[in-house]
Amino acid sequence: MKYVEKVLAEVKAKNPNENEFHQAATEILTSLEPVVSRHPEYEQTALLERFVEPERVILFRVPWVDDQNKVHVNKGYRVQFNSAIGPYKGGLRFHPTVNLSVIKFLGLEQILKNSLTGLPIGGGKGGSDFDPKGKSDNEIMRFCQSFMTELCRHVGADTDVPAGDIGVGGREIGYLFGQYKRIKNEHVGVLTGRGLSYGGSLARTEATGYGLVYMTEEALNVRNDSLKGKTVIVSGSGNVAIYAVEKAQSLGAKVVAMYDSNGYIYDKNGIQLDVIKQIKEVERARISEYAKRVKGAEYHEGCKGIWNIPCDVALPCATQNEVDAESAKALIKNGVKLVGEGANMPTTLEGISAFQKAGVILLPAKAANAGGVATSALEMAQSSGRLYWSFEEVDKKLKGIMVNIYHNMDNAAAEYGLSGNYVAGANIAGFKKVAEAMLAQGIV
Ligand code: NDP
Ligand code: 2IT
Repeated sequence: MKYVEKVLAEVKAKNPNENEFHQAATEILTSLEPVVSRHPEYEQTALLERFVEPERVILFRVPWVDDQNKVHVNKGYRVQFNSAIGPYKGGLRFHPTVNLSVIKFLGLEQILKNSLTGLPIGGGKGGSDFDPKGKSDNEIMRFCQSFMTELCRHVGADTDVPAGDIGVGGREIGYLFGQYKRIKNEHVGVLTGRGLSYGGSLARTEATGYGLVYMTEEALNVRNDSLKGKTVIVSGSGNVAIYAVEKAQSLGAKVVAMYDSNGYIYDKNGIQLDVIKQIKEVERARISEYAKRVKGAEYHEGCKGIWNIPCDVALPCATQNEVDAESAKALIKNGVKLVGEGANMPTTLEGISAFQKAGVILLPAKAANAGGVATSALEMAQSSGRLYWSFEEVDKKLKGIMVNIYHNMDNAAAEYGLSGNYVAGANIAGFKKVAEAMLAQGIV
């Protein structure tokens, strides 16, 4: 049995029922085969076995009291996956579907994503099965304080630096930071995505969505094409989706559809982003509101139908496995040219293979959404230097990083005879640096 197959079989046997983790490990390990076969020292040092086993998994109880004085208990997680190239770095997700498998798949992806940024950050991820929907600000604050009361013993500006993800945005980072500072008496860069008044970086809010579109534009530009005049679908309507729409529109694309977890909107005239921002960022309301406010817009219950809308470019920006084989086939049938993954692992393994067979340009998540964590690393640099860069400065660095990642994964794919296979290219380019650092540091 080949080394990668052996390790993959062990991952499945040793981590039963962790389906999302198995899926990410399968995608990654399978595409690393050509690299691994050139490097026998990986097997001799059990490098892959170490790569798929988190350095540390922290599970904890998060008790909190709601506005009616009822006590609730949620699960808290932090997976400190790999610190070979820098302190653990990765977001916190608050969503009822969070479990160990989800956090481990996100953590594994994060190792390679962070490596691709070219910046010194290792991989980690955390979160809770807490559902922020419908909670008051005070309930959110008490939950975040309880979460950080435990987490603060495990994180630190040079140890592990969490940030946002689904259900964790500026409000939650503020409450988490306040509690960390209160307990530790240290005003340091222990979290990124902080507010601008207390150490945050300009352009971090926009970074993931903007970065996704910078890479999309580069992939089109090298093919003598561009987003100008393209019809685009962006799933989700959270942080990543909103700023992907903003940048795509500024480059002349027409975004016609978005969704939240209840249903999708279709606006053939092009989405009015100010209305979306008002509904989602200010009111925290449902996207169905959009069709009540904008003439000519339609609302449809359920998410899946969005992929039946004809488009040139699809940017899935909500959650894992939102594009399955059936959705991929519908997109292909309608002539999609490029799929850029804003969310983490939004396409199932069957969906990926359908896109690849059809010759659709697929920009994989760990490359395409790396702009968020890259800008987090720029926030860390500003915190350490005790200074601030302008929006233009950060945005320019972000764009440079995204263009660079695109060419690195393109070159890595070509080097192994896999031209155009960016799933393999991103995994290979990200893995090489991590492997080199792990080898240099001995058996740890
Ligand atoms: P937000 O919480 O801001 O937004 C999430 C959006 O996705 C919401 O519109 C939400 O709808 C929707 N959504 C969540 N779960 C589902 C589901 N099961 N079915 C349908 N829609 C769903 O999160 P972000 O925008 O920050 O994150 C989106 C994706 O991008 C995630 O995969 C995340 O891991 C990834 N990502 C985020 C980065 C960041 O910097 N924030 C960086 C890199 C990747 P609803 O409100 O109804 O729940
Ligand atoms: O998936 C991701 O890269 C994020 N949620 C952002 C992580 C970060 O540390 O900025």
